[in-house]
Amino acid sequence: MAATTLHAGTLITVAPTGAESSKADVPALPVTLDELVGTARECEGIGASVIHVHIRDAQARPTLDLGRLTDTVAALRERTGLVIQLSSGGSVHDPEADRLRVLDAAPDMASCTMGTVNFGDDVFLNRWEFIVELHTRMRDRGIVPEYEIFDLGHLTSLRRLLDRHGLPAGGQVHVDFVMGVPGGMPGTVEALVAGLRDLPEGATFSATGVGRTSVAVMLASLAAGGHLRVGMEDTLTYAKGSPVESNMQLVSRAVAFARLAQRPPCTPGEVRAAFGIR
Ligand code: KMH
Ligand code: ZN
Repeated sequence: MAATTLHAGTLITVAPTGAESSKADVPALPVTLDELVGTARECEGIGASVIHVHIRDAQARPTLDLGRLTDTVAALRERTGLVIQLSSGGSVHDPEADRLRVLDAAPDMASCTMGTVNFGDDVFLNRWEFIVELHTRMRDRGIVPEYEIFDLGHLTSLRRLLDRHGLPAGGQVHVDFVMGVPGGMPGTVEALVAGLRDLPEGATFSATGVGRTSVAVMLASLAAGGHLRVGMEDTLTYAKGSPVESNMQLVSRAVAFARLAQRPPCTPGEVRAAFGIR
């Protein structure tokens, strides 16, 4: 595995949009390219180093349209220095072929969810053969995966994937624990600790607490030496009774916690070096 240089700092990913909330319900959600780039620049300015991207169409509906994705990657490359991670998860309704086609937009990174999970009233389907195809195509194209773990069994699948199909592009295994999804593992210290037991040796990890688990998961991850993902994809309430005003507000809280933990935010350059991103 590549030597990681991230241990002294905190990798902060912003996930600004997601595929689940509507602009009508959440007016502060960035859904146009201009709004996304504006949010990205603000969040980079205060300490985010990676952006996890879902995009919307002209009606603000989730889309995996390749032309839009390609334009989004180009605009983020031109206007920010962030590491660009496209979602290959999309929405629960996206077909596998569209999710694989996301890689044609040539991001630095893409998500790769390590198994099927109940997702509220829906099912987020990730068949084994599909996971293998994503992992293999990413490696062939030099796209670094972030393995998304919604439940503990997904780590067993990750170990099986690496055993059978080898290390990802760049050589560093990086995992994001997505905790607190109704149907997946809870956003608790106990669940994170249980997950760390099965993390592949040498892997780096971040954690995301959905909804009200956001703060507890952030603190637990920092205490365990992990990194952070925050954003309006996962959290729409800042504190009881206070809706989130912007992604910057969430990133700024994550930066403050990281500094208190004496692991200040890493730069995008440090993330590129640690993950072998070309
Ligand atoms: N929107 C969820 C169904 C990912 O980005 O890879 C899947 C998701 C994970 O957000
Ligand atoms: Zn996502």
